Amino acid sequence: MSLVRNIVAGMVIFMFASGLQMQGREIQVTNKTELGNAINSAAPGDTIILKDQVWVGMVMELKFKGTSDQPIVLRSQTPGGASLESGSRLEIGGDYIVVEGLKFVRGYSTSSAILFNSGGRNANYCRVTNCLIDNWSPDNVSTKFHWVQVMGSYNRIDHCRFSNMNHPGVTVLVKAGADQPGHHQIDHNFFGPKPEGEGNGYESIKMGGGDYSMYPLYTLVEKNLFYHCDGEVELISNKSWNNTYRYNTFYDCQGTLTLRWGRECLVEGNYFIGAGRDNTGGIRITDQDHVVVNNYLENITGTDARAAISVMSGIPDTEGGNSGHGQTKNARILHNTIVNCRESMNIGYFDEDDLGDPRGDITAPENCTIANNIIYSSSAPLIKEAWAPSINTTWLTNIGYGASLGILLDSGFIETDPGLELSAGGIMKIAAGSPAIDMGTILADTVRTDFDMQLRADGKPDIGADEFSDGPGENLPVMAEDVGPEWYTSPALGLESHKGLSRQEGSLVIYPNPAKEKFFIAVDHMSMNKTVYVEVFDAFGKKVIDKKFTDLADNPEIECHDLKGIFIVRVRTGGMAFHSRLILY
Ligand SMILES: [Ca+2]
Ligand SMILES: [Ca+2]
Ligand SMILES: [Ca+2]
Repeated sequence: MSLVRNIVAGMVIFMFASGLQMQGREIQVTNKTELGNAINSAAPGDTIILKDQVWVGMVMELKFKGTSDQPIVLRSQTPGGASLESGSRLEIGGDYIVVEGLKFVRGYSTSSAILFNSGGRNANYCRVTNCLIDNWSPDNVSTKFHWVQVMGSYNRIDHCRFSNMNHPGVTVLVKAGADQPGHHQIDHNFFGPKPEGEGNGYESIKMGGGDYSMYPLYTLVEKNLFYHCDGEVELISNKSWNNTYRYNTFYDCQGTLTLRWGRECLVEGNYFIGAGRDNTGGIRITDQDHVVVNNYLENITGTDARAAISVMSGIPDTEGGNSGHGQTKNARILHNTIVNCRESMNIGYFDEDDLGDPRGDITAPENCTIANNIIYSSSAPLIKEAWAPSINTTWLTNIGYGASLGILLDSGFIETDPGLELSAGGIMKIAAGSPAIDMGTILADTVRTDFDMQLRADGKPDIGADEFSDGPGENLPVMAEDVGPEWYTSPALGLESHKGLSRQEGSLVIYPNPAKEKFFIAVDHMSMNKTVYVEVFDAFGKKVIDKKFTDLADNPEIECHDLKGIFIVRVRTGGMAFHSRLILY
């Protein structure tokens, strides 16, 4: 026996020595002691596997280094199987560490659930993927802590879900400063719902901070889905330099993407889609040298700081801070499409608190360029100059239509119907023959692509977020299935109506759409004898039709003679709600 054992042991040693060790070890752990031993002995290439079970009070301090070829992995036995509960938390203080498939549920820890630092050592080149943090909320909902804190450099958070945070604190806080090189990436995550908090400090993402807002962070926030992020006016608070926010979808959020402090940030190709609630927000700009390009904003119902695009007045000659707003300078607001928003553009809104700021008077936005945008709304004025006239603004070939402009301009606006039509993804795009085609100004910092990543190749830019083409767009709104975790099945969110014009089987069907004078509904997967409520909301959240049916088997007809425009239809039955967009003409 002992001979056999020695031979087997020898074979194992040989296998490790002969190059197979490049695979690393797989170390299954079932309790804290085994996990501690695995962490202490972990070598590049190893995978530590947390057994699928409930783990309570697990403080996991990952202090080791993998390599770019051989990261050290900590993962759940099956994705989402290891359940980290009350008092558990994860610290990542090392290089090339991957954490995969964990969930933090049914409990909380008043330190961050995930901290990219352990024992004073920051994380670099680490990744948290396919993880869930849900309702990680304290018994006392006034207790403040941040769920995730990102520190160090080149870390990535992707395909995760952060939902139901109901206490003060940032969901994902990215630290800036002299010891924080940044270059992080936050992509394909789901954020929300996050209910409204009591005042400030309920951001979904905060990038930097007041004391560190003159530092660059070079961080990319891409292709995330933000859903009902209502914590406060800033669902993203940017307080550092050189960050990029692109190709995200903000669905029915009462917070805004706020460039609060910091400079030279890019907001590109995002969808902001309101779905019928009051006070939904768009993009808010303060401080200097930001570019806001190719964004699509629809049915945003907020005003002032929550206007579809709000360009703030502020305190001149400031360099960051924890209070007050920096004067907006040199913003470039280019090629955005703003459809059916209550306040399409607010130039110069200010925060009353700034008036009492000891650092000085506030000043309207200065040296901004607003070019090649489409603004289409029946809500006047299309442009609201809220405080004092903006200073030295360059207006170039914007299309405004549907309501009065609100400001006096000799040029810079074309008053014509931009010829939008409902397209794939439920998005309003310019149709063939649109006057927006080829009519944009060629800008010095040429915008090379449009919002669906199509090259603006003809040298004659189309006005708005879209460069017209017959082909399908590539950048449709982000859907629940586009973001993580892969093992998690998201409940219906209402975004399904943005998948396209052909509704999937098993969802709400409205026909015809667009419709004139009447439409029909069918909800083909429900039992047909339940009571069903059908409500129609206009772009500003006002209910214009309210019907009740006890039987949908006959696909009842709903009359809508006097209604024109884009509407949201909500169908409720048995505690479930479905939303769909409806165009009436
Ligand atoms: Ca805030
Ligand atoms: Ca063109
Ligand atoms: Ca296009």
